[in-house]
Amino acid sequence: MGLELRRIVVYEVWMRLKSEFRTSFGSTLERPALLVRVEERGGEEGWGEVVAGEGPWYSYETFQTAWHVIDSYLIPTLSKLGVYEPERVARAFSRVRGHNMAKAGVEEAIWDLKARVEGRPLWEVLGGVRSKVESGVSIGIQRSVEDLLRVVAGFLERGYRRVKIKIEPGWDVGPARAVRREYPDVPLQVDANAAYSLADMQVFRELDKLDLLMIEQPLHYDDLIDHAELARIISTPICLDESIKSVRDAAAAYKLGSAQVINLKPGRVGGLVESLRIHGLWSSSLGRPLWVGGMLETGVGRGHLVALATLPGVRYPNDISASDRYYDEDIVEPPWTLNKDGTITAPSKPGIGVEVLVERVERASRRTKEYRL
Ligand code: OSB
Ligand code: MG
Repeated sequence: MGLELRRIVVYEVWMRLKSEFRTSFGSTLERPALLVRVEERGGEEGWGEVVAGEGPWYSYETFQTAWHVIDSYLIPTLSKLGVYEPERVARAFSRVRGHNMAKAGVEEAIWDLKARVEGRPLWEVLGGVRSKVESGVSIGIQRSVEDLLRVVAGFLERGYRRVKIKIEPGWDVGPARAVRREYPDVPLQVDANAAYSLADMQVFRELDKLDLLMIEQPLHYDDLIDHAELARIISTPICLDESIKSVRDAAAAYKLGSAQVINLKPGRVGGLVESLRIHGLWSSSLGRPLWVGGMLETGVGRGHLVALATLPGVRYPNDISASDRYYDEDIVEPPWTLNKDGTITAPSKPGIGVEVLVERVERASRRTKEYRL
């Protein structure tokens, strides 16, 4: 079925987190997000989110480069297409090299629109097999181990099924060991955001003793070779985040033996089409597990993460927490909530299954641009 677009609006919103989120690459309290709203001729709408940050720290993209690429290249490409199927959009966007977060935000909006026009939940359209997804929590670097233990206790009380702690040199073995000692049975993993090298083998040998689910992106953000070497030395599974930007990277990681697990983020890989390709290769063909990661999304991006996490190859808890873990006020209704059993329900309503509160979006916007097609 072909959709005909009538209007696209891009919003630059700024969202204030409830508390600072610190990783090895920096600290965030207020974050930008570009929200992409597409409207077809019948009046139905779809929404997507660009997860590029304020600065080029997690990847080279920023909200400014994404705005530029969307405005100058993606929307002109889209307006020439005529028919808006996600696969066709993804193929047309592939002429632009890189800028995956910019592409993903626009493509997500097309997916949400397609699902709404068909009257089906997005997770079903994607081929999801479950109506609840397992929720874990990603905990930033804290001021002290006591603070960390307090924060971990709070999230476990709420029912989160898995704890991930951010690490960096100087904040690694000690904090991880403290959490493990306090909670011998809690599913626990660490995320280094590329802060180490093979010279840090002693740290990895110590982490290897803590019965971690996995170690996420320990080495350089673009590396596959050194991760393969590390994977041969330690027994804790290695999970790649930053290094996997496409299905090609996933194939290379498999051939080289760089990872056992992938943290799948639609923004990092350029959208849901490429996410499905990675799922097809890594999970359906190779039988390896993956899970869905997050970028502190608003309720819009979170909806796409929830839909993706219903796929069969998702076999670990996800970095998809409830709205109230991040924000006092989300921009969707209802906000995303955690069930007592530590899951989030994939909605049965069409599209991402939540309503976007446009007035709230407009209030949070510092820049808006409308395109008429
Ligand atoms: O590395 O997974 C990461 C947030 C921003 C940038 C990178 C990462 C993260 C998280 C947060 O870990 C996950 C979430 O959205 O809850
Ligand atoms: Mg990560």
